[in-house]
Amino acid sequence: MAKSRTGEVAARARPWLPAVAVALAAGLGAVGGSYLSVGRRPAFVVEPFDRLVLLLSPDALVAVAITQLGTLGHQLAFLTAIAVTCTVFGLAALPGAAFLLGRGPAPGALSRGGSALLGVILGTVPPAIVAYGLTRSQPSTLGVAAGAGFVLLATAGASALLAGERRSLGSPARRRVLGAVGSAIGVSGLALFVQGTGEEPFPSPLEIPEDARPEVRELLTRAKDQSFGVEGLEPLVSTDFYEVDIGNVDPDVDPEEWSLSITGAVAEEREYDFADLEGMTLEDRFATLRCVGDQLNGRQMDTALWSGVPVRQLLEAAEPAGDRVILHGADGYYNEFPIDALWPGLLAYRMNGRPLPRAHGAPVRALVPGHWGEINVKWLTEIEVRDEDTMGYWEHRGWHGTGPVNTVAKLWQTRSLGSGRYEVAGHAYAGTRGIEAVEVSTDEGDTWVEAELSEPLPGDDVWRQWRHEYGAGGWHKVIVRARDGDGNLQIPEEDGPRPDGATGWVSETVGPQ
Ligand SMILES: Nc1nc2c(c(=O)[nH]1)N[C@H]1C(S)=C(S)[C@@H](COP(=O)(O)O)O[C@H]1N2
Ligand SMILES: [Mo]
Repeated sequence: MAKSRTGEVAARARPWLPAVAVALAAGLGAVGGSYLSVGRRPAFVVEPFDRLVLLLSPDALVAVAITQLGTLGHQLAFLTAIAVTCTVFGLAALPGAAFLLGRGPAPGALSRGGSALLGVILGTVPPAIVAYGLTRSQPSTLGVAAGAGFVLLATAGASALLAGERRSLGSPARRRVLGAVGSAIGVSGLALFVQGTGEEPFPSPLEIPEDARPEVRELLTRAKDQSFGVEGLEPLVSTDFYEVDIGNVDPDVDPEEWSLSITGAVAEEREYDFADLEGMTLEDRFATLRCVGDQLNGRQMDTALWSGVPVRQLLEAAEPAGDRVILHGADGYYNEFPIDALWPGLLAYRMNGRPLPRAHGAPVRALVPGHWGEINVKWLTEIEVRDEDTMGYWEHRGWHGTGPVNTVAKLWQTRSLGSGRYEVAGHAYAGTRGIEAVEVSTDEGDTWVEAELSEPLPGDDVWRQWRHEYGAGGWHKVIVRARDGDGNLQIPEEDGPRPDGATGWVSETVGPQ
């Protein structure tokens, strides 16, 4: 008795609560419907909010999220964007939800079916309008309408459907909320089941595509043959390529609609389309990329065989009259650096014998030899020549990652071979300086032995593998360091990635087991 009275009081005090809950569920249904329809593409309704979250996040927070949290920071930002999107669509669906919960016109004015239908329409049309306004995408808008509509239909039907159920399901309002939440979870679950995480798989470069050009086939075969057969060690062409993006939803640029303009301080501004590039001489190049945010022994360092057009051809035609350049990407990313670095660059539109994947900048990305990953702009749309310095995206956020890479030897694989013998191996990269040697110490740095190096691949911006086998008995520390092609030893002073790349020598404790 007392219990139900408290319930009534609560219901009267918060009469809007069930309506708000149903509206939020409709918002989740809308987001799920959009994802079911278009997947993790720019038409997904969360995309604009993801941008907004990024835009509103203080620079310092973005920096902390990237350095301290890594991909977790990204995921938190994405979850925030999803929550914001659900709330916005929930607000749009609120009139319909309120109507269905009996907060609309006096009951009896319409038949039961008619009033349910009106509620569903009231809660579906506004989200659909918002979706179309945000995305201009019909499939995404239809997904939103279907998702929100389904949840509201379930809300309307729940009361009747669950009427025969146990009394614990409670009042009609409660049953409606349960119907709404259940169906929203159902739509989202289905969307996740159908679309997965939306990340496209990275085809293995070890399986050379049937239609690969003979040059590409030869180079990829060579990389395979020259790779050490060390168990668990990545081959010379990465089988998994790291990704670093400012956004959580990659641009989806149709090559037919893509164009690249060369603007700013040039004798003549130019514009190229994809067919123009395809008509130019193709160059195949191995190139390693490493993110300035990569930890000393991290994995944000990879190599691929890229094919594309040397930037030189296009720059010569435009006749730059400035010594700086800004590369712009379709995701709003931009980076600024000395134009001298760009001259030997490549406009890549193929990777490992296949069209450049969307995740890596399709249809065209820049590759700038020997420099940190961040100036290798993906989804490239504009090359803007400047005659004065400005700051790029990451410089505004406290990084200094537009220069040449630091030298590093990674220790990625350690193995006990039994009887006190060990094998250690990894990759070493020093940009265009090249790797001359990798040295290993197993006695706290007193003595150093040169490791075996993989045969160099053609190209002057590509890593090498190293490996070393030795006897050391029990537990001990292994330290590795590289020497670049100019004879410089990798910097020993330890420092984290921010702001201009990690330094120090990688060390691991290795033992029998
Ligand atoms: N348009 C665009 N280009 C970009 C980025 C980005 O977020 N947007 N990230 C940069 C960074 S920080 C790095 S390290 C490399 C990563 O390239 P990958 O994702 O192909 O490995 O791309 C660079 N190019
Ligand atoms: Mo990066």
